[in-house]
Amino acid sequence: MNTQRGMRLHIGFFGKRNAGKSSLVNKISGQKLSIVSDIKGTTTDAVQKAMELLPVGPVLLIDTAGIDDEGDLGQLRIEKTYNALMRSDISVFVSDNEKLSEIEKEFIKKIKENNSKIISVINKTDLGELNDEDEEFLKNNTDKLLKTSAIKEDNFIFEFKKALVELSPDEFINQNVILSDIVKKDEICILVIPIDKEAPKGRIILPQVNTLRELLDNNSISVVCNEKELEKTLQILKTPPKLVVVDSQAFREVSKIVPDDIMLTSFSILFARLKGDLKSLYMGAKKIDDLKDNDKILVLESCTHHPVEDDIGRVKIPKLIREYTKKELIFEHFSGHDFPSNIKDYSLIIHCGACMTNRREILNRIEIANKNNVPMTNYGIAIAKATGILKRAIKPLLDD
Ligand SMILES: Nc1nc2c(ncn2[C@@H]2O[C@H](COP(=O)(O)OP(=O)(O)OP(=O)(O)O)[C@@H](O)[C@H]2O)c(=O)[nH]1
Ligand SMILES: [Mg+2]
Repeated sequence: MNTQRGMRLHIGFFGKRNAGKSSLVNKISGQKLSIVSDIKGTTTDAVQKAMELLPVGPVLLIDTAGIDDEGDLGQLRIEKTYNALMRSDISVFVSDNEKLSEIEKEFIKKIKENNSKIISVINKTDLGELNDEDEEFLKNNTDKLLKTSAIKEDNFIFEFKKALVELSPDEFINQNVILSDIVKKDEICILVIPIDKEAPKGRIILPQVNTLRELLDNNSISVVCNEKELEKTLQILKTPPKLVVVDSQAFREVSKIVPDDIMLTSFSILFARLKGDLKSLYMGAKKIDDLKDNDKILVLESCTHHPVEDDIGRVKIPKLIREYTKKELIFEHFSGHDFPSNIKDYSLIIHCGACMTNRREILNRIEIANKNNVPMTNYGIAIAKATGILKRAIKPLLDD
C-alpha cells in the first residue's frame, strides 16, 4: 500500500557543514543517497528519501545543506534548510567533537520554536569527545542525546529508532485506522463473529466493537453474522462485500465459504497492524517455517491474566505450531512489560495481541527483538500461519 507523503514521519537532519549529516542519513537508510565528502558544503539542495524504517513505519529522511553556509548562494541554501525545518516532525541536530558555535546554538533554538522534537547526535566520536559544557548544553536543550561515529559499526541505528518511537507524535504512532482505508463509504463489510464457548456471555468483544464503530463512522455498511449464517448472508446481498472480517478461530471454515475474489481477513490481523508493525510481525511469522527440533520459542504476554483451560498462548498456539512444523519445540512463557534477559536463546518470539498495550510499546519490543536477531510475531499472525491462512488474510493489508 502506498503511503502518502503527508502520512510519513518527516525527519530533518541539520547541522554545520561537514558535521556528518549526509553520512548519518546514509548510515540510517543503508544506502548511499547523499554525497559525502570532506569539502564543506557538499550537500546543497535538500535530498529527500522516502523509506520504510521498520518498525517505526514510513518516514521521509531530509538531508540538508549546512546551517553555516556562506556567500549569497549559501544564504539561499540556508533558506532551503529552514524550509526543511518547517516540514520536519523530528529534527536531528548533528554536531561533531568540536566546540559548538553560536550559529549551532541559535539553530537549536529555532528548532524549538518550530515545535519539533530534537534528537541531537554528537558525531565523529572516533576523533574525540565533545567538551562537557557543550554536551550539557545539548542534553538540556534537546529531547534526546545520542553519540556515534558515522564511519563505525555501533548501536546507533537501534538507539535512533528507539528515540523515534519515543518522540514521534501520537497521531503518527497511533494511526487509528482499523479498516477504513480498505472499506470506503457505501461499501459493505461483513463481520463474522462466532458465538462459541469463548465468546463472553451477552457481549461482543472490544476489537469487534471498535471495528463496527469505525465502519459506522465512515458511512460504510456493516453486516454482522455468525459463521453458520455467512453463506446465506452472501447469497442475500445484491452487492458483494468489499471485505469479510472473521475471528481467527473460524477463519479456515469461513475461507471455504468466501469466494477467492472477495477479500478476507481476521480481527487479529487488523489489530496487529493497528497495534504493531504488521510487516515486521508478518516477516517474523515466516520464520516458523525455519524452526528446528529443540528450538526454544518465547510466548510473551504483556499482561498477567489467569490462564484458562484452553488458553491461547499456553495451549492452543504451542499445539498448532508443533502440528504445523512437526518439530520438537520448547515453549516458554513470560509475562510483564520487560523482556527476559536471555532473549537471544530463543528462535522466535510470539507476542500476545497486546489488547492492554499501546503501539509504542509493541514497536519498542519489535525493535529490541530485531536488535537481538530474534524474529517476533504475534498470536493472531502465528495462528494464521500455522493454519495455512496467513497468505489470504494478510493480502488486503500488505503486499507480500
Ligand atoms: N572520522 C570521521 N569522519 C566522518 C564521520 N562522519 C563523517 N565523516 C567525514 O566527514 C566529512 C563530511 O561528512 P558529510 O557526511 O559529507 O557531512 P555533511 O554534514 O553532510 O556536510 P555538508 O553536506 O557539507 O553540509 C566526510 O569526509 C566524511 O567522511 C565520523 O563519524 N568520523
Ligand atoms: Mg551533506
